[in-house]
Amino acid sequence: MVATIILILWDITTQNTDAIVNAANSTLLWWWGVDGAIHRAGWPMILQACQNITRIEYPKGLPTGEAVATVWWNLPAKRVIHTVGPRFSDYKNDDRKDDLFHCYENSLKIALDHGIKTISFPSISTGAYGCPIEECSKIAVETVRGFVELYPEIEEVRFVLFSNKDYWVYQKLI
Ligand code: AR6
Repeated sequence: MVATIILILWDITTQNTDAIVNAANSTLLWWWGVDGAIHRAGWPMILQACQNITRIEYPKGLPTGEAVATVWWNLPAKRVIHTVGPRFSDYKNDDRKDDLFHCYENSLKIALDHGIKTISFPSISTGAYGCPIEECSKIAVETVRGFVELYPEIEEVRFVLFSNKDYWVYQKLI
């Protein structure tokens, strides 16, 4: 059976899916936005886990479009998948058009690797990174739909939006 895709207007840190996705930056250090909310909720272990990853696996930082997983200690989701979306300056560059697609696809691949069946995504790159949500939401929904049709192991995908405006942009697509 193909996964259920649903929209939620709420804080992603409250979601009880197996994993939640973080719109991180390449240092994996705590910043603002959804990243700040996730790090505050998972403080301090999640930061330590991120620092271990950057120290050992990605000393130059996690590249844009890549994703890594950390465990999650004190909230409903079991794991956090951190991915780095494109900044608007990269996004509008034709050579980098696939970066955002790779964020969603690589996060879902990691979910499969970890046996994750349910996953929540924020609207990657449309906050501090300034990319247009009308275009980014299409990439998000199309990538997720394409992936779950191929991999029925994923049972539920939630897009967790943080404003009415963003919610309605996604609502038109779902
Ligand atoms: N739950 C769900 N969505 C949220 C939450 C939340 N608790 N908080 C914010 N959003 P952003 P980006 C929405 O800026 O554009 C970070 O500081 C927000 O309204 O978090 O990928 C990183 O460290 C927006 O719609 O991520 C990077 O430096 C969406 O999440 C940089 O920002 C994404 O906004 C990444 O920028």
